[in-house]
Amino acid sequence: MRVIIMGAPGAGKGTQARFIAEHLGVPAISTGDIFRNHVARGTQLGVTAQRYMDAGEYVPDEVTNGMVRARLSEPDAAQGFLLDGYPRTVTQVDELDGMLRETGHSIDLALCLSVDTEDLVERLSLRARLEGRADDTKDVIRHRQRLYAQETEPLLSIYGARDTLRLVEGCGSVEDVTERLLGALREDLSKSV
Ligand code: B4P
Repeated sequence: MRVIIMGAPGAGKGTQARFIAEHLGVPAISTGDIFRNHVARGTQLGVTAQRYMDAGEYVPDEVTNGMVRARLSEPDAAQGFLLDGYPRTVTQVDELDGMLRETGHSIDLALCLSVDTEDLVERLSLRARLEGRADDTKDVIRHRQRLYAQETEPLLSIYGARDTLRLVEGCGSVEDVTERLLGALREDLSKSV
């Protein structure tokens, strides 16, 4: 299966992506994690990405798209993948569609976690205290929320119009959310057989 997981910053995409990918037997591919890995290794891509990430801005589409294209062409992604944090802009949707069309595929399911905005800020403020991520300060968190509303929320209508979107309640325990996501997946699989 080729699945994407969406949601505002702090909705639990990264947390859930690992469980869901394991369940599906596909790699979880997080653009945020790939960028952070480049930052940690001090690569040229990492230097570019860090400027944007620290400010809570999206890394430019051309940089992100190239990185995703390279990752999706690796052998472990040939049979399917779970994309976490990509696409985030309409341009990225077009680019992803193009990449998949080249191999005769498309996105099977777009899972979107919805969580109340104040809960999101609280979660990320807690993560800031635990992990010290530069983009988890109060102002940057608020900026990332606004950017999500402007740039990424419009993607919900795109996947909604294709009937691939499943909105899943993201509040409650991590286990409860995983169960809801697996329920959405099961429902979708039962429809397609
Ligand atoms: P990401 O790494 O995707 O950062 P994020 O949006 O904050 O999501 P993350 O996965 O970390 O958090 P999650 O929702 O899992 O991106 C970071 C930056 O990289 C972006 O701002 C951007 O600059 C750049 N970037 C990435 N992709 C890009 C793209 N496609 N285009 C351009 N730029 C891009 O939330 C996790 C937190 O919530 C954790 O602390 C977790 O413990 C907590 N949590 C999870 N589930 C919970 C629950 N049920 N209850 C309580 N807490 C919970």
